[in-house]
Amino acid sequence: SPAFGAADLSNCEREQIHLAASIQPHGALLALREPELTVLQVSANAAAFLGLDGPALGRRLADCAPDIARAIAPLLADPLDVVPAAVRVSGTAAVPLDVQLHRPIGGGVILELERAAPEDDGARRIEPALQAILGSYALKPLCEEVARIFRGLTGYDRVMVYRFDDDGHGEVFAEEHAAGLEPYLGNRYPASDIPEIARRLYIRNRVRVVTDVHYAPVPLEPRLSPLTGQDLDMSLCVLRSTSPMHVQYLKNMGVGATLVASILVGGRLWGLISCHHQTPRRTPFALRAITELLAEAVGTRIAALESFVQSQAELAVRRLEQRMIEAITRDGDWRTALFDNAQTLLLPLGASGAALLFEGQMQTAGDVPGTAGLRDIGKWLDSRPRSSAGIAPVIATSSLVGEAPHLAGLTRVASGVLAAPISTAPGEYLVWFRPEQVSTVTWGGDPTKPVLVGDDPRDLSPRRSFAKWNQVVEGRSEPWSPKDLATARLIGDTVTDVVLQFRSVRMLIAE
Ligand code: BLA
Repeated sequence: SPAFGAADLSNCEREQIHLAASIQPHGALLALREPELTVLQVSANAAAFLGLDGPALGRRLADCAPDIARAIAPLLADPLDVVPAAVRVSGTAAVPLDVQLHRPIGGGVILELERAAPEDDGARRIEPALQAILGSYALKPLCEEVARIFRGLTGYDRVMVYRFDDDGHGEVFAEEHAAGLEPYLGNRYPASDIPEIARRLYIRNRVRVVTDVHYAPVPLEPRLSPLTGQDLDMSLCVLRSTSPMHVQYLKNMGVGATLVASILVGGRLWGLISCHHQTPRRTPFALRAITELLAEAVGTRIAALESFVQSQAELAVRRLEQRMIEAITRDGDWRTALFDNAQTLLLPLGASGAALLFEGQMQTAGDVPGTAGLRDIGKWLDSRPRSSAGIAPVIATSSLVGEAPHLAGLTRVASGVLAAPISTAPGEYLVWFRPEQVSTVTWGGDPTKPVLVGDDPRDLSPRRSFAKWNQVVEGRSEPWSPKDLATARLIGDTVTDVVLQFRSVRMLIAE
């Protein structure tokens, strides 16, 4: 894997970003050996930052920075490798310092020092923000509210809520920005723009800052940790120097500083709250802690909304079953219950179209392929292997053209196909469709003139990301989630039961 800073566009997804061996210059770092707290490693600016006459390396913290040593002593009793701790030290230093400390993999204690900001009023804004977040009743309004709250709280001139789909691709899902800035709302970018290594890191390290994209990194001295003989694991460092590849991206965007908080839902990185400022900007520890708390509340709320949506879908399926049975007893045809209101069938699956292929007939709702296309899809579904016993499980693809090149003509409306067999007979399915994603996005930056997707980091930009995303998802719908598959199976099973009843009733009548 390329070492930190040595990546290019061909291998940057493997850059070892947690082994940065350098920090951003607005603070200083000390790595200490426990229990005597000898200074093993420092950022090159540490002595100057602490106002020391000589180097701190090799000395005990109690000798070179007694105030800090006293202040952190009680914290060291805690398991700092799980939750970093922080303390404000206002003793002899010219200005009070915020000191964050944690234990990295490999041992020892890392101290990170930043000048404390004057007490701010962030705290009194927590309560109304929490109320708005936890009282929100739907995903989109929640995220729009979050963008407003974060902009008000942090003062950055653009706040975006990114959302990742099941393939890891990103979308600017909500945005607030200062007047005159180009909007990025609706922009898409490929998963590869945020490497897997970074995503794993963002699950552990929930708030990151770049205070000035034009900073000169300050190296650690010595470079390797005397405890391990390896690069210091900086995963949890707030001062960690950021990947030059990403910094380049920000420069190209005209961004001067960022603060980004992770949104976790059920332990998974659901998205990011990304604050950009056009000029350098520093966010003190207390405010970062508030953004972390609020981001956690956002994740909690999203989890609640998702389970609410899921239980609504299950409820809708049970109602559907009821209505099909009523329809049979009323007019002998259960199909009217499925198709008299398109949303009944589409909403639980987030589909844009649906079709029932049954006894050689077709019924449809929403956007679907034409009759010939539907017949072709039926044949294709029949060609898929079926388990020998009874009815096959659902069949799903988010790229019909990828699996059945001869159906390329159906790509626009039916890149996504999710089918539940409803009997053991061939050609009998309930099928849902999703359109090709590319054709659904109307971002303001949608390139009418194609963007060159070359290999020069100087070309990195949201516009290039969008073009790259277009290439990656060409011929693909939004992916079906495991929950979608479960819902489709539930509806399919329900219809199967009804079909069996329907056929036995018909046989009785025929006799
Ligand atoms: C990180 N790239 C990121 C992050 C974002 C983006 C949001 C996370 C930053 C953080 O959480 O602190 C991408 N930002 C975007 C995009 C938009 C935006 C797409 O505002 C659009 C509006 N980046 C690339 C490519 C590579 C790359 C091609 O675009 C290389 C494969 C690398 N991005 C890269 C790395 C990081 C990153 C290495 C981690 C930065 C770090 O934490 O050190």
